[in-house]
Amino acid sequence: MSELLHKADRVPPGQTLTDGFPVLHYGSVPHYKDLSKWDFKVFGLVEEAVTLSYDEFMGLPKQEYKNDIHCVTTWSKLDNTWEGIPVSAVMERVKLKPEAKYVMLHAEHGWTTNLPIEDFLAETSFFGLKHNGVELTPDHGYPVRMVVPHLYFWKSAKWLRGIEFMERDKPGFWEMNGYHMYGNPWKEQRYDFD
Ligand SMILES: Nc1nc2c(c(=O)[nH]1)N[C@H]1C(S)=C(S)[C@@H](COP(=O)(O)O)O[C@H]1N2
Ligand SMILES: [Mo]
Repeated sequence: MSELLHKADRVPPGQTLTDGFPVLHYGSVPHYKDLSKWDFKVFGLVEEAVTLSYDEFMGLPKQEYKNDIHCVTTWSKLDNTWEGIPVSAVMERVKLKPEAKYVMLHAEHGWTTNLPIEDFLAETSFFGLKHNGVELTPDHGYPVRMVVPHLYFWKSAKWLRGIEFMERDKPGFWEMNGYHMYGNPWKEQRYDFD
């Protein structure tokens, strides 16, 4: 019982628990034949932009993360275990300009999502490679997805290819289509009128 009460405290308002791992995205799933063409770009308000090859990116240090995730379509999934690359491991490669206040995450096919820089740099945010011990499937973002567990899961860009630092906040793909600019699940910031 205490376990159940504890779990209930971890479910934001309007959310329902799932044991599955639903797949949600706009557009088609990328299937990579040749990862030598894959790269990861860090650009915008940095002193010098960097491009990491697949081998360079995958050579960064990895660690384990545990978290709960909350999708705006009302499912939440508790107790996820991930292997991921800390955001700091990528940030060591660049020097931020002081004007950098927001981040745009760039995914395959031009899909984007925005968030404040503090949320991106949070210790709990990371570049996810494995979920519950298994390499990300193509549907869930292989080879790498952002994971920002304290915001609704649409901020966790699958098929991540780049990070852009910006001075002002700008809407990404879903944010241009009526989703909230920030997306705090505890405040039910689902749509732009919430
Ligand atoms: N590149 C990309 N990432 C994306 C999306 C998308 O359409 N494209 N959809 C987002 C949304 S709305 C959700 S709810 C989660 C779903 O992740 P999952 O399919 O692994 O559960 O991915 C997010 N990341
Ligand atoms: Mo979503």
